[in-house]
Amino acid sequence: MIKDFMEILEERLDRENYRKLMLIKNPLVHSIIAKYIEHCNPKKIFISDGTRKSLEYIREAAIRSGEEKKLKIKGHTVHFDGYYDQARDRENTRFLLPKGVDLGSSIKSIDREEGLKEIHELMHGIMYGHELYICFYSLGPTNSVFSIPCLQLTDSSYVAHSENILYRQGYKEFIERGENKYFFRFIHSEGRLDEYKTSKDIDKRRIYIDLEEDTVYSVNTQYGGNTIGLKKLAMRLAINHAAKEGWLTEHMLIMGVHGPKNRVTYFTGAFPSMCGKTSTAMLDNETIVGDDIAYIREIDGIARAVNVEQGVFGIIKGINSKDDPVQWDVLHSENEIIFSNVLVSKNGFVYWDGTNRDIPKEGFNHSGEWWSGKKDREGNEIPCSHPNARFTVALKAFKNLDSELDNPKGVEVGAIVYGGRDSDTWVPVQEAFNWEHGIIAKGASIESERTAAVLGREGVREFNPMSNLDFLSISIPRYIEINLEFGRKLKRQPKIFAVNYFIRDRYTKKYLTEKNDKKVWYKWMELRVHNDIPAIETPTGYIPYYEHLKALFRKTLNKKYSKRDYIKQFMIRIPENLNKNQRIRRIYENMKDVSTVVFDVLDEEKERLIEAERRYGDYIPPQSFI
Ligand code: SPV
Ligand code: MN
Repeated sequence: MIKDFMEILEERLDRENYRKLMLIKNPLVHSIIAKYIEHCNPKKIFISDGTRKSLEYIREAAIRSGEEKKLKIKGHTVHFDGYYDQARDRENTRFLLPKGVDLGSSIKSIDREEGLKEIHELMHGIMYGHELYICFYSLGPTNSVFSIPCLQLTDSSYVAHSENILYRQGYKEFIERGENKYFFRFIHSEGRLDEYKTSKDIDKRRIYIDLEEDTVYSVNTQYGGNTIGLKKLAMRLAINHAAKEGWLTEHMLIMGVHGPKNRVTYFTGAFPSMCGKTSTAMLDNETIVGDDIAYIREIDGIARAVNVEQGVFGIIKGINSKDDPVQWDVLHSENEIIFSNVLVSKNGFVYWDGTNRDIPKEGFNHSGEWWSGKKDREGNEIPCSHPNARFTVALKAFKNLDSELDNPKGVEVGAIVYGGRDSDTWVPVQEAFNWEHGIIAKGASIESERTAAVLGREGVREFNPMSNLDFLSISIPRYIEINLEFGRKLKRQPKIFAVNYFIRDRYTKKYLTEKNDKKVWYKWMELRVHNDIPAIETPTGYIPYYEHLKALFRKTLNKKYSKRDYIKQFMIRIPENLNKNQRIRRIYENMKDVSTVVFDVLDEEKERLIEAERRYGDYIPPQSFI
């Protein structure tokens, strides 16, 4: 006999947890929970009502279960993911698509029926011996047109703990919304664990996304990008909803850039993973709203953005006291922080690569016991921390937190910035001619050299429109069309800029800019948003005058900025730009239903580049355009 879902809940939940769940009067919530309790068969079940007591329970559970260990500084813990489970798994992340639905070849999918069958077989009894944590959250501020309620089921105390740090609690939201069927669902199991409490069966790691039921299944993995439902898993569901409803879900930071006379201009910025998004959002002279995911809606003709999250799951490699004082302070004070895949010394302190500190010769890291020079199975030397090692902390820990984080209406977007890891083509900062040029020749033309944030070979140049490719649940042409359309609805369009923090010298291959130079680029863009200063028109966009940058370098960094550096950095590299133009055009030629505007904008840019080449040659110093 098939049991009624209420019977299952009565049988499997203890009195207190049953009471907490029943305050949410939503049969759909109850039936989903009952279904997966029955199917995954956990030993114990905890319902989180988002109170301090519940948060405390989960925090302690992470220590009890061994998924996190306490460190020397109060509030700090460390978590390890398996050696081969250190990044997002693109290969095994798939959309479950009903027959006849095609999202294009760049988006991985599997037949829905087949995928559901496979994932449910993998999940059968998978939580045996584990505790199941059932949590309620809100993506975006609560009581807002932006908010999306979420239900998370996970048997990983680390995942539940991370979400408690990163997201707004939504238990009350669920109570208030009653029988509402619109909420995202995430069912996660870490599967069997090894002696280090890391997922053992990673050959059976799967992340399957079901757009039909707003559900993501994730099994046999712990790495945050594969498991933290509200992060990249929710993003794929949200992009699908946004497309239908005419708003945007973007892989973007949100920051307040502080201009003259206390003016604050909000910027959103899209960068592929590990390309400076968090460090930009954290600039110590500006204020942070968010560092990873933004929802943007048109409200009364204005583009407004909210941070979907309230915490940071940031890359730790390279954070040092000189370049990143704000993050450095947070990481060394008594905050609730989960460090992941860093080195832990015998006395309980953490270390990572890319600081100006000495690193101990031995300790514990994602490979187990670690010593300097240790090699892995493939004979590669194991660094002290994984390049994708991270820290998880609430935004409220940062002294440069912007006051608008929880504004249910979001902030007005004054500018949108696109950037990638590009060693040879784009100048450090440039402004698009208009919305269409920005969306197409900047956002939809991002290429980035691959980093350790995804599994696979680093350094390969990859096409990544709006840095959102990994998360698109609609076809690329449709996504671009939606972006174009979004701008057309606005009575005040944000300006669009492109930045490149990674441009190198053509001969020496050395980086041409320093990490903190970006502070200046943002001050320049802020002035441009308000048309406070003129700029130089080049074939690829408007670039700064030397004098303006010189003054801003002096004011912002107290640094002398030489004309020589300026010329090298802002030299328009015609051959590289033409090659890029051709690469991008080819990519779009091979897609179905691409708007003709895409080709028009690319062709116009090509014409401008050819004309400039004819007049000035291949490598054109900026002053030639004055
Ligand atoms: C990214 O890789 O873009 C991240 C971390 O923000 S993850 O959660 O893995 O997506
Ligand atoms: Mn990200």
